[in-house]
Amino acid sequence: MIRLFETNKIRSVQELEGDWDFEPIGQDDELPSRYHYRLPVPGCWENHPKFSTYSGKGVYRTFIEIDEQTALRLTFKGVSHTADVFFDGEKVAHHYNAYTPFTAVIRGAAPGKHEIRVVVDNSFSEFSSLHVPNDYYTYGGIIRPVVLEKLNSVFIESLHFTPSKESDGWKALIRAQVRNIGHLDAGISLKGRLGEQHAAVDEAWAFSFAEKLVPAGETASLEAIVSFPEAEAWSSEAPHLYLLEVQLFEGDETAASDDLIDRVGFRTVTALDGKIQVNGEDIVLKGFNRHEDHPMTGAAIPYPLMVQDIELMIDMGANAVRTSHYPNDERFLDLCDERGIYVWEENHARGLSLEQMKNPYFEQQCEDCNREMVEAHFNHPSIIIWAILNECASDTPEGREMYKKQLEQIRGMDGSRLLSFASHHRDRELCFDLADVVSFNLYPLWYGDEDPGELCEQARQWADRLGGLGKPMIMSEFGGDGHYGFRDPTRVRGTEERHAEIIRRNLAAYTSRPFISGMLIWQFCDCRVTEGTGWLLARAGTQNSKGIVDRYRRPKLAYDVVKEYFSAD
Ligand code: ADA
Repeated sequence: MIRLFETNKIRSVQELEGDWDFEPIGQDDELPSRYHYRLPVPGCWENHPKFSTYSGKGVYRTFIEIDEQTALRLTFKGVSHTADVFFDGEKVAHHYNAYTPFTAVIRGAAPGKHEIRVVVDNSFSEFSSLHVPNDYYTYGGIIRPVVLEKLNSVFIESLHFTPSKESDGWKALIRAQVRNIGHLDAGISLKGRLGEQHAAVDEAWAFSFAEKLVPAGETASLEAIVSFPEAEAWSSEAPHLYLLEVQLFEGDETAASDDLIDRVGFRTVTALDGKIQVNGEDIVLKGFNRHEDHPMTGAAIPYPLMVQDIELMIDMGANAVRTSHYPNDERFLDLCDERGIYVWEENHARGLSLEQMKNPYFEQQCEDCNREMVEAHFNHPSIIIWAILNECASDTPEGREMYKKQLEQIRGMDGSRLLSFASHHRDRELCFDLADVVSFNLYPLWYGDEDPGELCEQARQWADRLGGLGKPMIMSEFGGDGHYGFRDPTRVRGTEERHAEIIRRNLAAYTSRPFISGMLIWQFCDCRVTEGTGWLLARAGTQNSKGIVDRYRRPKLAYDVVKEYFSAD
């Protein structure tokens, strides 16, 4: 399953799911001549008994058959974590980072059978600045769907929809990127429609773009500003969605040669007087940090289990999720759009020191991640915050320069959402002035014995003093360990009873303080961590056990506590 709606009616699109050939190889090995295993795509190789702790390289292979000469595009939604893609033996793509999509365009594929090979590497090395041994697990494999499209030489590469509310109703800036991979310049026009997902075509609102010449080998941007006076707003309470369908016409042709469909919503996001507003109304985020992790499937969460996660969150009364600590699977974001769950989506980084940020690959790898995240997820109305660099060196002048550059990069791509980053630097933070929302990761009653109420009031003062005056404030992480099934009347650390108590006291403090615009519990579910030494990586059971549900989604005692606070009016 690629998305929760059909993305094309004209263009041929196929998901390359199923078993692919697989063979592990050494770091310097040639491509294998024989494949001894078959692994599911999407999937993590940790699911196979031989590779449950494998860290290294492996080669995936499959074949496709096409019946006519055509251009092709392969889209990999997520390969963990480095991919080299070969089409009939020729390298067509290289990509780093498990959690963002990338493509390979093959300009002229002949009719017949073709081989696709992907060399995947999930090992840690000096070339990997973001995937490092960490408090979550870097699984191996093609973890998200692979899509094969047949393309004409001129096609719609992307659509970006930015809604705005004017005095006479909703408007949207719609930007289409049209790419010409052919040898001839192309005169094109685009026609668009916006309608309810299940409405008849003639009930949709039609609009068009100016005609444009797309020179051979180039990409052109076409824009239209369109009024939709009758559109209904998207909000958490009423998550109203529309399908945006754009068709491409070449020259004087009356039949469209290509199309692209995305799903959008009308809403605005602002920050004013220390509060976050959606459509001008103050909101408070109540939700979870969630890792994409499951004991049965690793990071390759199948759709029914994504639905289960969303339903569990809704059952507890949550209205928000933070995609800690990387961009998420699009289908999960589609679900958030549908169910009205506000999303804080962040780039991929957790707890990197200044020294780690000085890795020569760091800045480029972050820049790529930011660009790929924003481009791919631009149209999700549920995403209201873009964030960067969880708990990195924002307390140093050199770190500040990197935070500044990355926040500016994201703001340059999308000025319609709020920007933040989660900090644990307390009164040493140097970057609050750069963000729209100040966010604190603090663990009162777990990593310290401060009172949550007193600590968050102190945090507000730090924020006011350090550049965050007047900005909304989110408690972006709090919690403690609770080992599923470990119950004891002594309520010692690690019991479910103690865990529930920590969550209760934190939620009681934050829900009663009007200067708090959001509370995101660390974390939704327990997750596997890298096995290693030191306090972080030697965690009991090689897992982070602060989940409100365990790795199998079984509720701990804290579940009902969360429900009580999140469901209260
Ligand atoms: C951090 C971090 C999380 C997790 C958490 C914990 O603040 O952002 O990824 O490691 O602490 O459990 O200690």
